[in-house]
Amino acid sequence: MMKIFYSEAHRKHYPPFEVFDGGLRVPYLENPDRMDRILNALRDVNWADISEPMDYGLDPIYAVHDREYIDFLASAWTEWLATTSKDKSTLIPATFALRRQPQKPKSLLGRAGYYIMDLSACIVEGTYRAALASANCALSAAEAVANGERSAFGLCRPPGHHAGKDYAGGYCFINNASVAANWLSTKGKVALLDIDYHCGNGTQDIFYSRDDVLTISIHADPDFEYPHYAGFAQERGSGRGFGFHHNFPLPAGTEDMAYLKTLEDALELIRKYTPKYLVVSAGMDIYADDPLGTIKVTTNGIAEIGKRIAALGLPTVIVMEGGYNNDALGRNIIGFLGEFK
Ligand code: SP5
Ligand code: ZN
Repeated sequence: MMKIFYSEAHRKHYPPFEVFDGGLRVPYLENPDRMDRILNALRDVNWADISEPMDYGLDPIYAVHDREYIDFLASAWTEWLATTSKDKSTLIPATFALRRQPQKPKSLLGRAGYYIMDLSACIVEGTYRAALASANCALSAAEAVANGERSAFGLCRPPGHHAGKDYAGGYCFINNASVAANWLSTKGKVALLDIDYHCGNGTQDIFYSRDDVLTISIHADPDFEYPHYAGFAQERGSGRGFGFHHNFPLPAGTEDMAYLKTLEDALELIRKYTPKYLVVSAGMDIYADDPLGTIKVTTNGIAEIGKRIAALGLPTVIVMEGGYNNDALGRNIIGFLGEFK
Protein backbone atom coordinates (compact mmCIF):
# COMPACT_ATOMS: atom_id res chain seq x y z
CA MET A 1 0.00 0.00 0.00
CA MET A 2 1.09 3.56 -0.59
CA LYS A 3 -0.11 6.42 1.61
CA ILE A 4 -1.68 9.15 -0.49
CA PHE A 5 -2.87 12.47 0.91
CA TYR A 6 -5.67 14.40 -0.73
CA SER A 7 -8.08 17.16 0.29
CA GLU A 8 -11.31 18.28 -1.40
CA ALA A 9 -10.42 21.90 -0.56
CA HIS A 10 -8.88 22.36 -4.03
CA ARG A 11 -12.32 22.30 -5.69
CA LYS A 12 -13.14 25.87 -4.69
CA HIS A 13 -9.93 27.09 -6.31
CA TYR A 14 -11.23 27.21 -9.87
CA PRO A 15 -10.49 30.57 -11.52
CA PRO A 16 -12.77 31.25 -14.52
CA PHE A 17 -9.85 31.83 -16.92
CA GLU A 18 -6.15 32.53 -17.27
CA VAL A 19 -4.37 34.72 -19.79
CA PHE A 20 -1.96 33.19 -22.29
CA ASP A 21 0.74 34.91 -24.31
CA GLY A 22 -0.82 37.41 -26.68
CA GLY A 23 -3.50 38.28 -24.15
CA LEU A 24 -5.62 35.24 -24.99
CA ARG A 25 -8.20 34.41 -22.31
CA VAL A 26 -8.47 30.63 -22.01
CA PRO A 27 -10.26 28.30 -19.56
CA TYR A 28 -8.07 27.63 -16.52
CA LEU A 29 -5.91 24.65 -17.53
CA GLU A 30 -4.98 23.78 -13.97
CA ASN A 31 -8.52 22.64 -13.17
CA PRO A 32 -10.26 20.42 -10.56
CA ASP A 33 -10.93 17.73 -13.18
CA ARG A 34 -7.21 16.90 -13.05
CA MET A 35 -7.66 15.54 -9.54
CA ASP A 36 -10.79 13.56 -10.49
CA ARG A 37 -8.91 11.80 -13.28
CA ILE A 38 -6.13 10.83 -10.90
CA LEU A 39 -8.54 9.77 -8.13
CA ASN A 40 -10.48 7.59 -10.58
CA ALA A 41 -7.28 5.87 -11.66
CA LEU A 42 -6.17 5.37 -8.05
CA ARG A 43 -9.53 3.74 -7.23
CA ASP A 44 -8.79 1.06 -9.85
CA VAL A 45 -5.58 -0.13 -8.18
CA ASN A 46 -5.35 -2.09 -4.93
CA TRP A 47 -2.39 -0.27 -3.40
CA ALA A 48 -3.69 3.29 -2.96
CA ASP A 49 -4.42 4.21 0.66
CA ILE A 50 -6.00 7.66 0.32
CA SER A 51 -6.61 9.86 3.35
CA GLU A 52 -7.11 13.47 4.42
CA PRO A 53 -4.00 15.47 5.31
CA MET A 54 -3.23 16.60 8.86
CA ASP A 55 -3.27 20.33 9.59
CA TYR A 56 0.29 21.54 10.30
CA GLY A 57 -0.62 25.19 10.76
CA LEU A 58 1.36 28.06 9.29
CA ASP A 59 4.77 27.50 10.89
CA PRO A 60 6.17 25.05 8.30
CA ILE A 61 4.90 27.39 5.56
CA TYR A 62 6.46 30.48 7.14
CA ALA A 63 9.70 28.49 7.31
CA VAL A 64 10.06 28.80 3.53
CA HIS A 65 7.78 31.71 2.59
CA ASP A 66 7.82 35.40 3.50
CA ARG A 67 5.15 36.24 6.12
CA GLU A 68 3.81 39.31 4.33
CA TYR A 69 3.43 37.26 1.15
CA ILE A 70 1.33 34.65 2.96
CA ASP A 71 -0.70 37.49 4.57
CA PHE A 72 -1.31 38.84 1.07
CA LEU A 73 -2.67 35.45 -0.08
CA ALA A 74 -4.86 35.25 3.02
CA SER A 75 -6.61 38.61 2.53
CA ALA A 76 -6.36 39.20 -1.25
CA TRP A 77 -9.83 37.89 -2.11
CA THR A 78 -11.72 39.93 0.50
CA GLU A 79 -9.77 43.02 -0.48
CA TRP A 80 -10.48 42.37 -4.17
CA LEU A 81 -14.23 42.26 -3.52
CA ALA A 82 -13.99 45.63 -1.78
CA THR A 83 -12.44 47.31 -4.85
CA THR A 84 -14.35 49.08 -7.62
CA SER A 85 -12.96 46.83 -10.39
CA LYS A 86 -15.54 46.02 -13.07
CA ASP A 87 -14.93 42.28 -13.42
CA LYS A 88 -14.26 40.78 -10.01
CA SER A 89 -14.46 37.12 -11.08
CA THR A 90 -10.75 36.65 -10.39
CA LEU A 91 -7.91 38.79 -9.07
CA ILE A 92 -5.29 39.22 -11.79
CA PRO A 93 -2.89 42.16 -11.76
CA ALA A 94 -1.78 43.70 -15.05
CA THR A 95 1.31 45.49 -13.76
CA PHE A 96 4.24 43.63 -12.26
CA ALA A 97 7.00 44.72 -9.92
CA LEU A 98 10.49 45.27 -11.23
CA ARG A 99 12.33 43.95 -8.21
CA ARG A 100 15.39 46.07 -8.67
CA GLN A 101 14.57 48.70 -6.05
CA PRO A 102 11.70 46.90 -4.42
CA GLN A 103 8.98 49.26 -3.25
CA LYS A 104 5.93 47.71 -1.68
CA PRO A 105 2.80 49.78 -2.32
CA LYS A 106 -0.28 49.62 -0.09
CA SER A 107 -2.94 49.08 -2.77
CA LEU A 108 -4.23 45.58 -3.46
CA LEU A 109 -3.35 45.66 -7.15
CA GLY A 110 0.07 47.05 -6.29
CA ARG A 111 0.70 44.19 -3.92
CA ALA A 112 -0.78 41.68 -6.38
CA GLY A 113 1.68 42.81 -9.04
CA TYR A 114 4.44 42.63 -6.43
CA TYR A 115 3.61 39.11 -5.25
CA ILE A 116 2.44 37.51 -8.52
CA MET A 117 4.77 36.88 -11.45
CA ASP A 118 2.38 36.12 -14.32
CA LEU A 119 -1.23 35.83 -15.50
CA SER A 120 -1.82 32.23 -14.48
CA ALA A 121 -1.75 32.44 -10.67
CA CYS A 122 -5.32 33.71 -10.50
CA ILE A 123 -6.85 34.21 -7.08
CA VAL A 124 -10.48 33.40 -6.27
CA GLU A 125 -12.41 32.89 -3.04
CA GLY A 126 -11.20 29.34 -2.43
CA THR A 127 -7.56 29.86 -3.41
CA TYR A 128 -5.95 30.44 -0.02
CA ARG A 129 -7.69 27.54 1.69
CA ALA A 130 -6.87 25.26 -1.26
CA ALA A 131 -3.22 26.30 -1.15
CA LEU A 132 -3.00 25.59 2.59
CA ALA A 133 -4.63 22.17 2.19
CA SER A 134 -2.28 21.38 -0.70
CA ALA A 135 0.76 22.17 1.48
CA ASN A 136 -0.72 19.98 4.22
CA CYS A 137 -0.94 17.08 1.74
CA ALA A 138 2.80 17.40 1.01
CA LEU A 139 3.61 17.73 4.73
CA SER A 140 1.50 14.66 5.57
CA ALA A 141 3.37 12.66 2.94
CA ALA A 142 6.67 13.92 4.38
CA GLU A 143 5.66 12.86 7.88
CA ALA A 144 4.60 9.40 6.65
CA VAL A 145 8.04 8.95 5.06
CA ALA A 146 9.81 10.30 8.16
CA ASN A 147 7.88 7.68 10.14
CA GLY A 148 9.26 4.88 8.00
CA GLU A 149 7.07 4.58 4.88
CA ARG A 150 9.15 3.73 1.81
CA SER A 151 7.20 6.38 -0.13
CA ALA A 152 4.12 8.57 0.11
CA PHE A 153 2.26 10.76 -2.38
CA GLY A 154 0.94 14.27 -1.83
CA LEU A 155 -1.86 14.63 -4.37
CA CYS A 156 -1.48 18.39 -4.27
CA ARG A 157 -3.63 20.97 -6.03
CA PRO A 158 -2.81 23.80 -6.59
CA PRO A 159 0.75 22.80 -7.54
CA GLY A 160 3.71 24.57 -5.95
CA HIS A 161 7.08 24.56 -7.68
CA HIS A 162 6.77 28.00 -9.33
CA ALA A 163 6.01 29.72 -6.01
CA GLY A 164 9.10 31.37 -4.55
CA LYS A 165 9.80 32.78 -1.11
CA ASP A 166 7.54 35.75 -1.75
CA TYR A 167 5.72 35.23 -5.01
CA ALA A 168 3.05 33.21 -6.77
CA GLY A 169 3.16 32.17 -10.42
CA GLY A 170 2.46 29.36 -12.87
CA TYR A 171 -0.68 28.13 -11.04
CA CYS A 172 1.35 27.94 -7.80
CA PHE A 173 0.88 29.81 -4.49
CA ILE A 174 2.61 27.80 -1.76
CA ASN A 175 5.60 25.67 -2.70
CA ASN A 176 4.34 22.31 -1.41
CA ALA A 177 7.45 20.30 -2.28
CA SER A 178 9.73 22.92 -0.72
CA VAL A 179 7.65 23.10 2.45
CA ALA A 180 7.91 19.28 2.70
CA ALA A 181 11.64 19.24 1.87
CA ASN A 182 12.40 21.97 4.40
CA TRP A 183 10.37 20.15 7.07
CA LEU A 184 12.32 16.94 6.35
CA SER A 185 15.66 18.76 6.33
CA THR A 186 15.58 18.98 10.14
CA LYS A 187 15.77 15.16 10.17
CA GLY A 188 18.57 14.66 7.63
CA LYS A 189 19.96 15.69 4.25
CA VAL A 190 17.30 16.03 1.56
CA ALA A 191 17.51 15.91 -2.22
CA LEU A 192 14.67 17.41 -4.26
CA LEU A 193 14.30 16.28 -7.87
CA ASP A 194 11.86 18.24 -10.04
CA ILE A 195 10.72 16.45 -13.22
CA ASP A 196 7.88 18.82 -14.13
CA TYR A 197 8.14 20.06 -17.73
CA HIS A 198 8.74 23.60 -16.46
CA CYS A 199 11.73 24.76 -14.44
CA GLY A 200 10.96 24.75 -10.71
CA ASN A 201 12.01 28.36 -10.32
CA GLY A 202 10.28 28.75 -6.95
CA THR A 203 12.09 25.77 -5.46
CA GLN A 204 15.33 27.10 -6.91
CA ASP A 205 14.65 30.49 -5.26
CA ILE A 206 13.87 28.96 -1.86
CA PHE A 207 16.95 26.73 -1.58
CA TYR A 208 19.45 28.65 -3.71
CA SER A 209 21.81 29.59 -0.88
CA ARG A 210 21.42 26.36 1.14
CA ASP A 211 23.66 23.29 1.18
CA ASP A 212 21.38 21.05 3.27
CA VAL A 213 18.86 20.51 0.45
CA LEU A 214 20.22 19.52 -2.97
CA THR A 215 17.84 20.78 -5.65
CA ILE A 216 17.77 19.50 -9.23
CA SER A 217 15.35 20.44 -11.98
CA ILE A 218 15.04 18.78 -15.40
CA HIS A 219 12.88 20.88 -17.71
CA ALA A 220 12.33 22.53 -21.07
CA ASP A 221 15.06 25.07 -21.81
CA PRO A 222 13.98 28.48 -20.43
CA ASP A 223 15.64 29.99 -23.48
CA PHE A 224 12.31 29.20 -25.22
CA GLU A 225 9.91 28.10 -22.46
CA TYR A 226 8.18 29.42 -19.33
CA PRO A 227 9.34 30.58 -16.74
CA HIS A 228 11.87 32.19 -19.12
CA TYR A 229 14.09 33.83 -16.48
CA ALA A 230 15.34 30.85 -14.48
CA GLY A 231 16.44 27.31 -15.20
CA PHE A 232 19.64 27.81 -17.19
CA ALA A 233 22.49 25.35 -16.66
CA GLN A 234 24.90 27.95 -15.27
CA GLU A 235 22.64 28.65 -12.26
CA ARG A 236 24.38 26.52 -9.63
CA GLY A 237 23.48 28.09 -6.28
CA SER A 238 25.02 30.95 -4.32
CA GLY A 239 27.28 31.32 -1.27
CA ARG A 240 27.43 28.11 0.72
CA GLY A 241 24.69 26.83 -1.60
CA PHE A 242 27.01 26.94 -4.60
CA GLY A 243 27.06 23.50 -6.22
CA PHE A 244 23.83 22.44 -4.50
CA HIS A 245 21.51 23.45 -7.32
CA HIS A 246 21.49 21.95 -10.80
CA ASN A 247 19.39 22.70 -13.86
CA PHE A 248 19.11 20.35 -16.82
CA PRO A 249 17.50 22.31 -19.66
CA LEU A 250 16.23 20.14 -22.52
CA PRO A 251 15.40 21.00 -26.12
CA ALA A 252 11.85 20.81 -27.52
CA GLY A 253 11.07 17.37 -28.89
CA THR A 254 13.17 15.44 -26.36
CA GLU A 255 12.11 11.75 -26.46
CA ASP A 256 12.31 8.92 -23.91
CA MET A 257 15.91 7.82 -24.57
CA ALA A 258 17.39 11.34 -24.39
CA TYR A 259 15.29 12.19 -21.35
CA LEU A 260 16.42 9.05 -19.50
CA LYS A 261 20.04 9.84 -20.30
CA THR A 262 19.68 13.24 -18.64
CA LEU A 263 17.81 11.66 -15.73
CA GLU A 264 20.80 9.35 -15.15
CA ASP A 265 23.08 12.40 -14.80
CA ALA A 266 20.68 13.87 -12.24
CA LEU A 267 20.41 10.58 -10.34
CA GLU A 268 24.20 10.30 -10.20
CA LEU A 269 24.34 13.71 -8.46
CA ILE A 270 21.78 12.48 -5.93
CA ARG A 271 23.75 9.26 -5.27
CA LYS A 272 26.90 11.29 -4.65
CA TYR A 273 25.07 13.59 -2.23
CA THR A 274 23.95 10.57 -0.13
CA PRO A 275 20.72 12.15 1.15
CA LYS A 276 18.53 10.60 3.80
CA TYR A 277 15.31 11.57 2.00
CA LEU A 278 14.20 12.32 -1.53
CA VAL A 279 11.37 14.66 -2.54
CA VAL A 280 10.13 14.45 -6.13
CA SER A 281 8.21 17.27 -7.77
CA ALA A 282 6.21 15.04 -10.08
CA GLY A 283 4.80 17.08 -12.95
CA MET A 284 3.29 14.99 -15.72
CA ASP A 285 3.53 17.73 -18.36
CA ILE A 286 6.65 16.08 -19.85
CA TYR A 287 4.10 13.74 -21.46
CA ALA A 288 4.18 13.80 -25.27
CA ASP A 289 0.58 15.00 -25.67
CA ASP A 290 0.51 17.66 -22.97
CA PRO A 291 -1.14 20.88 -24.18
CA LEU A 292 1.53 23.04 -22.50
CA GLY A 293 4.54 20.85 -23.27
CA THR A 294 7.00 20.22 -26.09
CA ILE A 295 8.83 17.27 -24.54
CA LYS A 296 7.89 13.88 -25.96
CA VAL A 297 8.06 11.41 -23.10
CA THR A 298 5.58 8.52 -23.46
CA THR A 299 3.47 6.85 -20.78
CA ASN A 300 5.99 3.98 -20.74
CA GLY A 301 8.78 6.54 -20.47
CA ILE A 302 7.15 8.07 -17.40
CA ALA A 303 6.93 4.64 -15.74
CA GLU A 304 10.61 4.05 -16.57
CA ILE A 305 11.49 7.42 -14.99
CA GLY A 306 9.63 6.29 -11.86
CA LYS A 307 11.48 2.97 -11.88
CA ARG A 308 14.90 4.61 -12.09
CA ILE A 309 14.15 7.15 -9.36
CA ALA A 310 12.76 4.37 -7.16
CA ALA A 311 15.97 2.38 -7.76
CA LEU A 312 17.84 4.98 -5.69
CA GLY A 313 16.24 3.14 -2.78
CA LEU A 314 15.63 6.37 -0.84
CA PRO A 315 12.59 7.11 1.34
CA THR A 316 10.67 9.24 -1.14
CA VAL A 317 8.00 11.93 -0.89
CA ILE A 318 6.25 12.36 -4.21
CA VAL A 319 4.46 15.67 -4.73
CA MET A 320 2.02 16.38 -7.56
CA GLU A 321 2.92 19.35 -9.75
CA GLY A 322 1.70 20.04 -13.32
CA GLY A 323 0.25 17.88 -16.10
CA TYR A 324 -2.61 19.14 -18.26
CA ASN A 325 -3.58 16.29 -20.56
CA ASN A 326 -6.40 15.23 -18.26
CA ASP A 327 -7.21 12.08 -20.28
CA ALA A 328 -3.67 10.77 -19.75
CA LEU A 329 -3.08 12.01 -16.18
CA GLY A 330 -4.51 8.92 -14.46
CA ARG A 331 -2.46 6.35 -16.34
CA ASN A 332 0.70 8.46 -16.23
CA ILE A 333 0.51 8.94 -12.45
CA ILE A 334 -0.31 5.26 -11.88
CA GLY A 335 2.65 4.22 -14.02
CA PHE A 336 4.98 6.55 -12.13
CA LEU A 337 3.76 5.83 -8.58
CA GLY A 338 3.50 2.09 -9.24
CA GLU A 339 7.28 1.86 -9.18
CA PHE A 340 7.47 3.12 -5.56
CA LYS A 341 4.88 0.98 -3.84
C1 SP5 B 1 2.82 23.84 -12.40
C2 SP5 B 1 2.93 24.16 -13.87
O1 SP5 B 1 3.11 23.25 -14.66
N1 SP5 B 1 2.76 25.43 -14.24
C3 SP5 B 1 2.87 25.82 -15.60
C4 SP5 B 1 2.46 27.23 -15.82
C5 SP5 B 1 2.69 27.63 -17.23
N2 SP5 B 1 2.01 28.83 -17.56
C6 SP5 B 1 2.53 29.48 -18.71
C7 SP5 B 1 1.66 29.31 -19.89
C8 SP5 B 1 2.34 29.74 -21.15
C9 SP5 B 1 1.36 29.65 -22.28
N3 SP5 B 1 1.94 29.13 -23.45
C10 SP5 B 1 0.91 28.65 -24.34
C11 SP5 B 1 1.38 27.54 -25.21
C12 SP5 B 1 0.19 26.75 -25.71
N4 SP5 B 1 0.59 25.83 -26.74
ZN1 ZN C 1 4.73 22.39 -15.46
